[in-house]
Amino acid sequence: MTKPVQPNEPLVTHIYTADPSAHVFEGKIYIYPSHDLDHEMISNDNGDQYNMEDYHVLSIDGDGSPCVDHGEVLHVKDVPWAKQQMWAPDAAYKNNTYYLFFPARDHDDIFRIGVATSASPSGPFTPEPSYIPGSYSIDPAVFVDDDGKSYIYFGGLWGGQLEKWQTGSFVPDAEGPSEMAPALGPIVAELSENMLSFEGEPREISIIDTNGNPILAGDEERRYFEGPWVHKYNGFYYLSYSTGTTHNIVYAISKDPLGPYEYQGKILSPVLGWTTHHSIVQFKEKWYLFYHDSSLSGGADNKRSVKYTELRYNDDGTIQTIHP
Ligand code: FUB
Repeated sequence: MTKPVQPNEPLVTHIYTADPSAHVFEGKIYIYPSHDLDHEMISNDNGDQYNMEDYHVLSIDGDGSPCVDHGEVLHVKDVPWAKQQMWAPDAAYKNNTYYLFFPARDHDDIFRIGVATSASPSGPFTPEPSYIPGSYSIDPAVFVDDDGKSYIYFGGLWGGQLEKWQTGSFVPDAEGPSEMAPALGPIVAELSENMLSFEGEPREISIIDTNGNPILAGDEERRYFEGPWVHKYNGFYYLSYSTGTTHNIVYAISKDPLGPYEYQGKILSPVLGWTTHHSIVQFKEKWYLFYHDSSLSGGADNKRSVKYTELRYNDDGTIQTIHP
């Protein structure tokens, strides 16, 4: 593909892509998306329609450059522990190695999170034989802090199975908290030095309002649903995520990567399609939001396209809401 990409246009149109995790590696923006398949699936709250099998890596040089599709970098058939549904991935760089973190259902139909490695940001990636011990649910997002510590954030409701882990083990018919109870937060774990395992137990992140009270499960405009992303701006940690049923991307701020995070507001209004999923990255002097919608497929929830747009901060560190 040689056509320059424009803000709010699909990065590529020859395949469907979703759930973009963008990072600057080797002077370019690399995007690690899900690869939506162009086939018809039964659609349900379990997410069976998102039956992805592999990952491609994309890259752009910046505003107005063409997008390069580096091709398939990992396929489910090459991951011994994974059965199906290669959902939203993320990537990180450390130890002269590129790490691809990805969720999939294991052979017991339980979502787990695996790692694959490469010497290049464009892959191909070689998977570890087993998933990360103690990992569960979906949507891994890895943040490498200035002090070298790495954190993995993950978790998603409904098809992502987060509510089934409230006791610490998998309870297949467990439901989420009642409307007036605190909402479930995303999970965070510190990653080991080699990035292949958790350092200590994963723990739930608390998201609170400006009065210090937890956001409640019934507060669907603000409560956590899936798709966490953490970035740092002016010394503060920004946790952004999808509210799922209300289709917003919102954010909360903390002085500590482990939280608690205080809710701030909306980053992205609802897009065409049920899901919304994003990442935030700085490239040169500007900040960018990568997101997806279903415009290219005419609104098919499971056939999405990755786009980007500029993200702007106000002087007080709050983020201006984007209405794409
Ligand atoms: O792409 C499959 C799932 O849809 C992702 O894991 C969620 O974040 C949602 O975008």
